[in-house]
Amino acid sequence: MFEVLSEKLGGIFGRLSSKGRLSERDIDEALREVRLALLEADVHFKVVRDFIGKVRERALDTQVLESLTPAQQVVKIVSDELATILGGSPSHLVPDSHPPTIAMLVGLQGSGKTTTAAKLALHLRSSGQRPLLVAADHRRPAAIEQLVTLGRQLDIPVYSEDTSARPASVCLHAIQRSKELATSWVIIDTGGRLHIDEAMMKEAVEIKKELKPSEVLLAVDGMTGQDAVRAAADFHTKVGLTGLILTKMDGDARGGAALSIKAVTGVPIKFIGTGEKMDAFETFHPDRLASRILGMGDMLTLIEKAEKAIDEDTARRLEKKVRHATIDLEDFLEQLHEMQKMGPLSQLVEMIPGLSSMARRAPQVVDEDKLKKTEAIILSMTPDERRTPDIIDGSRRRRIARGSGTTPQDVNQLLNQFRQTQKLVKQMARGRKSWPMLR
Ligand SMILES: Nc1nc2c(ncn2[C@@H]2O[C@H](COP(=O)(O)OP(=O)(O)OP(=O)(O)O)[C@@H](O)[C@H]2O)c(=O)[nH]1
Ligand SMILES: [Mg+2]
Repeated sequence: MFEVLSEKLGGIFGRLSSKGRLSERDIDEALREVRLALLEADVHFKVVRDFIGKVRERALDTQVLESLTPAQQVVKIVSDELATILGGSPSHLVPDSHPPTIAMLVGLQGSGKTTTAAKLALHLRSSGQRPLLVAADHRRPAAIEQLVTLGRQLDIPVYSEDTSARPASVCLHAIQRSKELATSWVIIDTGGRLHIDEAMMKEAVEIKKELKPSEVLLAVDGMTGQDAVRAAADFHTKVGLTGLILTKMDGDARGGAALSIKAVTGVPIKFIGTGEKMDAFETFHPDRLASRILGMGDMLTLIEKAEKAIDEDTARRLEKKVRHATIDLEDFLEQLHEMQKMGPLSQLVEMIPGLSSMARRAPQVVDEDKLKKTEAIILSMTPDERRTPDIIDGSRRRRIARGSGTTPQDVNQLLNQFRQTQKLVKQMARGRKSWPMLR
């Protein structure tokens, strides 16, 4: 689900994270790419426009730009706004105060109504309800048989009549049966057509009028992108919907339907279908889907960890040093400690979207043994050496290597690395003030 979009966004924010301080231009550049990625995923252009506008406004806030982790804050904003367009908080089924609660499934042909009716019945039964399924699709003779078979498989009762009966009256009879069986839910499967037409709408409206269902749920094929959105808008205007169920979300759905449909129709997504099997059915959680799309399930945890681990004083003192470009090996060591407080590096890197693949390509980034070695080397230096590494000559280098159980080459390598950092800090001091390792 959403792999392509997810990968693209991961790449965009990965690049953003590698920038450290962010300017308005950096943000606009990233948002331009996000916009393209969303449009390519077939998200409705108006939804994209509003979304980008909101993210931009929030991201350009000075509190975000001047925070220790600007890129992560931007990702958090994107995630929040994605969750908002997906509907905000989960939207649940509303049971009738006088059972049985009636839920009616409508949708175009092949959108997954019959499968979804059965899945929904199973879902309700798992939460302690007693459902009755109703076969009110009289367009295809096989439709009744399909539902009866599913009911038998799941051991859930199915009410059906001859195809000559009027669907609305079948439903009324089904309510009677529900009372006899004392079921708490009645789930009605209706007939679909290839295209929205008057006859189909009339039938749905008729059933709705006679039964007054608490829930009118539209099964929409998640793979059909903007077509699904148009169909949903039409159904909502003509029949009136209480919720959407996006089916076939296990396929190569680009995500456009899911990401636009709530914003365009105003109808909440209540469930998603993720496979042909009866248990491939989930309550829809906008925030979780947003995190999933951004590949950042743990990103929020990471931000919290970073905020906790880096104590503000240290951060401020380091910022000052960086601004004056006076960092030394003691700061370097302190920085290592701060990073260690955040937990195993490999685990942290895994949490950052786009970085997990980078970590594989550049193993030295997460080499904890190397970190320990670095620490040992710095600890074997005298305070003078740490403050002025330039005084470290051949004999000092050999002594430090012996003291830390490393080789003079290791010491050299560290000094080179430090000099690079120092150079970077000097560059940053000219225009930026955040500490390189805290990016
Ligand atoms: N992969 C996948 N397939 C699904 C899902 N939901 C339904 N299908 C399949 O989609 C096809 C159509 O599903 P139905 O439930 O028969 O659709 P319908 O809307 O009742 O179709 P009509 O009654 O002909 O209008 C079947 O082959 C289902 O197995 C899903 O979430 N994932
Ligand atoms: Mg059907």
